[in-house]
Amino acid sequence: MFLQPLVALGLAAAPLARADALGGQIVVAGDTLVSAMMMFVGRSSKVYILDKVEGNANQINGHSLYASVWDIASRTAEPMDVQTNPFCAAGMHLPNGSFAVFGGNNAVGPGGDNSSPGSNTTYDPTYQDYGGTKAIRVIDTCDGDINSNSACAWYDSPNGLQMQSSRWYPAAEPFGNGSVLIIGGFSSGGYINRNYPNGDPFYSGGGSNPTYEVYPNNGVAQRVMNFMGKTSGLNSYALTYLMSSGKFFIQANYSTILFDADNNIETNLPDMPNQIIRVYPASGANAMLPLTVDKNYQQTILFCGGFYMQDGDWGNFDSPRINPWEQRASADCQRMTPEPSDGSTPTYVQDDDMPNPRTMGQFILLPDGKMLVVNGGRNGTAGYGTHTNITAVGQMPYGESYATEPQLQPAIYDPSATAGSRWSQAGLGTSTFPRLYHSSAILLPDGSVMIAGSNPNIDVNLTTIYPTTYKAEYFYPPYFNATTRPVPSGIPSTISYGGSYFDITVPASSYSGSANDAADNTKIWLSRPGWTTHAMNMGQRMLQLNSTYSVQSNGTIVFHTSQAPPNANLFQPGPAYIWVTINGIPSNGTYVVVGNGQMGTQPVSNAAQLPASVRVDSASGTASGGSTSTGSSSGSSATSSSSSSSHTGAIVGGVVAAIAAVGVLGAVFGICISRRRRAAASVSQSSAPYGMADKIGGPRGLRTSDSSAFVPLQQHNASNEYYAQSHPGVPGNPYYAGSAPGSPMMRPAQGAFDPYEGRPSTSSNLGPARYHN
Ligand SMILES: *[C@@H]1O[C@H](CO)[C@@H](O)[C@H](O)[C@H]1NC(C)=O
Ligand SMILES: *[C@@H]1O[C@H](CO)[C@@H](O)[C@H](O)[C@H]1NC(C)=O
Ligand SMILES: *[C@@H]1O[C@H](CO)[C@@H](O)[C@H](O)[C@H]1NC(C)=O
Ligand SMILES: *[C@@H]1O[C@H](CO)[C@@H](O)[C@H](O)[C@H]1NC(C)=O
Ligand SMILES: *[C@@H]1O[C@H](CO)[C@@H](O)[C@H](O)[C@H]1NC(C)=O
Ligand SMILES: *[C@@H]1O[C@H](CO)[C@@H](O)[C@H](O)[C@H]1NC(C)=O
Ligand SMILES: *[C@@H]1O[C@H](CO)[C@@H](O)[C@H](O)[C@H]1NC(C)=O
Ligand SMILES: *[C@@H]1O[C@H](CO)[C@@H](O)[C@H](O)[C@H]1NC(C)=O
Ligand SMILES: *[C@@H]1O[C@H](CO)[C@@H](O)[C@H](O)[C@H]1NC(C)=O
Ligand SMILES: *[C@@H]1O[C@H](CO)[C@@H](O)[C@H](O)[C@H]1NC(C)=O
Ligand SMILES: *[C@@H]1O[C@H](CO)[C@@H](O)[C@H](O)[C@H]1NC(C)=O
Ligand SMILES: [Cu+2]
Repeated sequence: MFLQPLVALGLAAAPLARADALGGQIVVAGDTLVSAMMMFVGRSSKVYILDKVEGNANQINGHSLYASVWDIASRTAEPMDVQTNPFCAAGMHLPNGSFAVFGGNNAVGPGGDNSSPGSNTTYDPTYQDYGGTKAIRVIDTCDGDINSNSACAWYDSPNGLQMQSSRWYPAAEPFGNGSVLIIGGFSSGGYINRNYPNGDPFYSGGGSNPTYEVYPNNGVAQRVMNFMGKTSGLNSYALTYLMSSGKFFIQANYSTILFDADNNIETNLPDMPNQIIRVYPASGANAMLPLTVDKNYQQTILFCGGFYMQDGDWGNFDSPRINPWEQRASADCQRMTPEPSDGSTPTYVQDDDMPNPRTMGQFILLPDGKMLVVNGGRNGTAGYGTHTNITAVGQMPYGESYATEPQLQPAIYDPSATAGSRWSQAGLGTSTFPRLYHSSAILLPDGSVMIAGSNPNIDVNLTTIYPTTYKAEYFYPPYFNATTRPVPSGIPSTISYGGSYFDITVPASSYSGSANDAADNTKIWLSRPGWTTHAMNMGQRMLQLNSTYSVQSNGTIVFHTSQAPPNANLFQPGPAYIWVTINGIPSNGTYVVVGNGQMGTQPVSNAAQLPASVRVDSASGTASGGSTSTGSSSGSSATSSSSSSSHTGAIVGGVVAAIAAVGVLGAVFGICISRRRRAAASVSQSSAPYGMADKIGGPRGLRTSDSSAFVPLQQHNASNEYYAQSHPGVPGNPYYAGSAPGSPMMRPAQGAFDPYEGRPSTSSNLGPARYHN
């Protein structure tokens, strides 16, 4: 209504509708209550957020808040309670849609250590957190009102479900049966996973964990992995992808292997060219390219950015030997197809450079088949500290950050474009906030991307150059400029491996132009946004479902859609979203569960033959205003070419996006008023009525009865240099969660139980009843 004056002033020469075109924009979305170090999407409406334990002013149950749940539509967060410190954990979906979170840090208090009175590595009385280095936390995700439903709370118990050893910055990736491979990590932490000189590359005097284990515990003791010794200091959060063979592709330091986890056999693959490091703390973006029908689901891993420095300069647990922020990150991209279907030898293949150097960039697989890279900086690495080996305490130029020059503008990579033209930043906006260390990003079910976090600080600091950040943003990919998004119906709630096809119906109102063309230029995607932390989306994966179509004379198109391919290694069981993408414009994602919903070997059938496609030349879509084209938004490389006379077989046309329409997306997103259904005031210092006390591993008030949970810790001298340098009174290494580093925390085995197996526990602090009956 307030537009009239503008029109009167003649400012309307440009179409007014453009003000509503969200494509490419990054808008501030709201307050996440905790700094979003870790995030994952639960079902259709929520994002679960975890933070490290620190002095967050927001409180729950009388202590600082470390977890929240974000409502995507209302753009507000509510507090959730966790007990153990999830700082730099790993996480993964489970076959039934639940998520598990593995490891983390010891208990910490102010200063990120145990220097305050009464604090130790298993409990800190100020922040009231328990050690989480071996913890396994589980949550059954919910839509609806989370905090009034105890079934939606975190299961997290200091003496409950545990891994076999302490893991901070471990890798996690599921097998095809839904069990999760958990690899390596620090035992007690640091900048990188070694001492220097590196006399003990496997264990680093107790600071490194070179083993792997499986969740749920299958009775097999953790085993040492040779690769962990070979990659030594640069092997935490190892980049791990399950291959179709059942082996894991693993990249760390500049080494690469295929790993047979059952038999602990490693097959060497070529080294990363030029020894550019992609793993933490270089933190290059990495992802498996979308798996497509036309490539017969061949798996290719892409790495972009990261950081190079000479071996000695990486330093040790304590800090780097150079100032990383004084050096540019890498813009280099390399692809590898680890198991080529033609039997050729796998090699790294040079790909187009990113438009900018980037450390801590992360890839988000978008439902138009492209890949967003977002967050990070031009200079430096992940990690933070009070100093480096050559910069003294008090002299750090960017607070505690080891990175600088935030890279505020994302870029989009098109895997199907020809080499030389894969990257674009056209029309992409910029973040309002630097997103450096401990940032995160994840695809939401409406096809936008939530960006949050950034906290390169030992404890909360709201005044430093790169502060603790609570503000989330939504990035709207170029397809948000489309006037119409497809509205498919008939998507099932579960997807099997092979078996009979199903029909997805798309009405004529979902597209414009020729129905045959729209049908040819449709892809049906199954995608999983993953569990994000540290510039990774663990478990992120995207796969095209095979399809044919029947065009009807009224313009309705029925897509005959295959189930997932009959190999669970291509897309492991668990939660996912189905998208129907027409002419490069995706529908919303529909939540589905892939597989039978259970841990274990998944039922597999042969894929049913799809009916031949049926075309109707006269049929067309009725979407209004969709015929104008910007030509700039969604790329324009591929064309459809599946017009063979028979029209049998799969739709293999590329994404044709030339008709990406300009215009108002509509009231849906146009009026984005952040309506807080629950005021932020619901987080208060008071005894908020969340009823959480009986949800999280037992009442907080009963903690004194937990003392039996504490076992004596073996202290290890994890960093020779840390001790050697001895800065009295200064928390020299922010990562050490103790006045002395260390603690593999060898707990007696009977302390562990698996909530999924219903085993009785010796613990009196069990969490929700569903986990232990
Ligand atoms: C990376 O791996 C190489 C080869 O094993 C090793 O010599 C080097 O020390 C490692 N770098 C770091 C920082 O650990
Ligand atoms: C980033 O690195 C470049 C290349 O080394 C350097 O010239 C520049 O000064 C650095 N930026 C900052 C802010 O230090
Ligand atoms: C820098 O590294 C050297 C060699 O290991 C070590 O002796 C020294 O204590 C370190 N200095 C600082 C400030 O970390
Ligand atoms: C925040 O960072 C600034 C600059 O690095 C520092 O001077 C200040 O002491 C820090 N504040 C807190 C609360 O740590
Ligand atoms: C997509 O999801 C959003 C958010 O839930 C909703 O507002 C919108 O109507 C949906 N759009 C379509 C085309 O289904
Ligand atoms: C389009 O035609 C099909 C087949 O005749 C019919 O089933 C469907 O209801 C029609 N759709 C609309 C929106 O009229
Ligand atoms: C899944 O497979 C892995 C590898 O063979 C095995 O270790 C694990 O126990 C299996 N999980 C289940 C639930 O069968
Ligand atoms: C896709 O479906 C067609 C028709 O059933 C079949 O011929 C083709 O092999 C399938 N492609 C893949 C990759 O499954
Ligand atoms: C979306 O449309 C607006 C208005 O035409 C335009 O300014 C913007 O660049 C478009 N976004 C993209 C990514 O092309
Ligand atoms: C840590 O402190 C708690 C009390 O706050 C105590 O019960 C426990 O024994 C201590 N653990 C160690 C290892 O000192
Ligand atoms: C998820 O699966 C496990 C069994 O693997 C079960 O214990 C748990 O209750 C399930 N959660 C939901 C929400 O069904
Ligand atoms: Cu971290």
